[in-house]
Amino acid sequence: MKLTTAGESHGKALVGIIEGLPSNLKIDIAEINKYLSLRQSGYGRGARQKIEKDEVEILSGVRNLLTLGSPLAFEVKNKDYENWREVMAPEGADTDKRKLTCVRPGHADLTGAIKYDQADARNILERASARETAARVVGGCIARQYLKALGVEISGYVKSVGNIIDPNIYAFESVLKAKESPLFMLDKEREAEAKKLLDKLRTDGDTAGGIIEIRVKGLKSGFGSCMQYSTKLDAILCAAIMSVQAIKGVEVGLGFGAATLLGSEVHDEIFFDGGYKRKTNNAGGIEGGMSNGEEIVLRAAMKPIPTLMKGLETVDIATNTPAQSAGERSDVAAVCAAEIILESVVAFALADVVSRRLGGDNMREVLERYRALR
Ligand code: EPS
Repeated sequence: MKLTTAGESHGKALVGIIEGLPSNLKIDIAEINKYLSLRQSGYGRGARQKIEKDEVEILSGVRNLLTLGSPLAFEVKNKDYENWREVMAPEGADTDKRKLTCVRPGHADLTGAIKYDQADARNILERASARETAARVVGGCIARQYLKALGVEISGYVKSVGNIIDPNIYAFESVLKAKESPLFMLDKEREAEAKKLLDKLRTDGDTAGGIIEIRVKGLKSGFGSCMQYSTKLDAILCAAIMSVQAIKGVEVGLGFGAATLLGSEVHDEIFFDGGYKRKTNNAGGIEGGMSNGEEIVLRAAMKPIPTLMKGLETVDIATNTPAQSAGERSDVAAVCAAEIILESVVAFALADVVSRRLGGDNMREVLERYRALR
């Protein structure tokens, strides 16, 4: 399965093409739109989200809500394009307007402008923007629907915002409730503290990051491989997570915590109870690069958004003189958006791994082959 995305943040639309879907997968468009809307939600989002109301339009590959096995093409329109047409139009755009030369530390602006030989960092930021992730949520939702047909579920929650950290461990059923809360946090006291922090940062013109935990339940063992580095499930899922804008760290199971513990404290002891089981799940459901049948547990660290309303010291690349980086509008935090995006990219990467093992041109074949696995 492959997803290619295209589209600029203030261009006409975001588009995507998914190749490799089997036929007869039932597509739930309302569910895709629900996740698109969740990606836009969350405490700490900025004014742009009041302009957009993301909805998917499927252009090909689906007939009467069933996939055809052909490439599935889709688009999500940018409503803000109407305000940017004269700046962003493919033909006749006024490129002197809305130039960005006071490059923002932490964004792709400066390195991208040098690499792509651009005097205006707008030609970089438009594509580097996290707006692109709306297309990945669409792809991820379709992958989620493929996995759900096999009984595999994906969920997650926000574990920290800035320095406010929820240290608790939650059952999958509790994690499913996270999206009922404004910050997708499960600890209500800490969520209230996090909201206060974000209110203060909005006044200060600053931003915050956070930690997101993603869980996968119901996957049989043996997905991924120990035979070649490039086919290891943890490597594939972590690469998918690291491909998301603003993600700077990722861990599986105990992750960094495993480094300071003893072997006897870390490794999950095995017993037999009608099937092989583990007493604990410190490995986060992956051993030797393969799913082991336990829940997959992944955590990602998101850095604070690099557009700060109060600005940071930088250089104006038009003159090479000192300047303040500009921010017209910015999210204070986008940890809830990141939670939805990470669920989506994990779903897509996992669906690809599953479909590589199972093959199958239609869902009947896929389901038969999955059921036949030990
Ligand atoms: C982004 C800047 C902001 C964010 C945007 C990502 O957009 P704008 O410059 O239009 O205010 O809101 O994210 C989205 C639009 C989105 O849908 O997630 C950036 O510079 O990366």
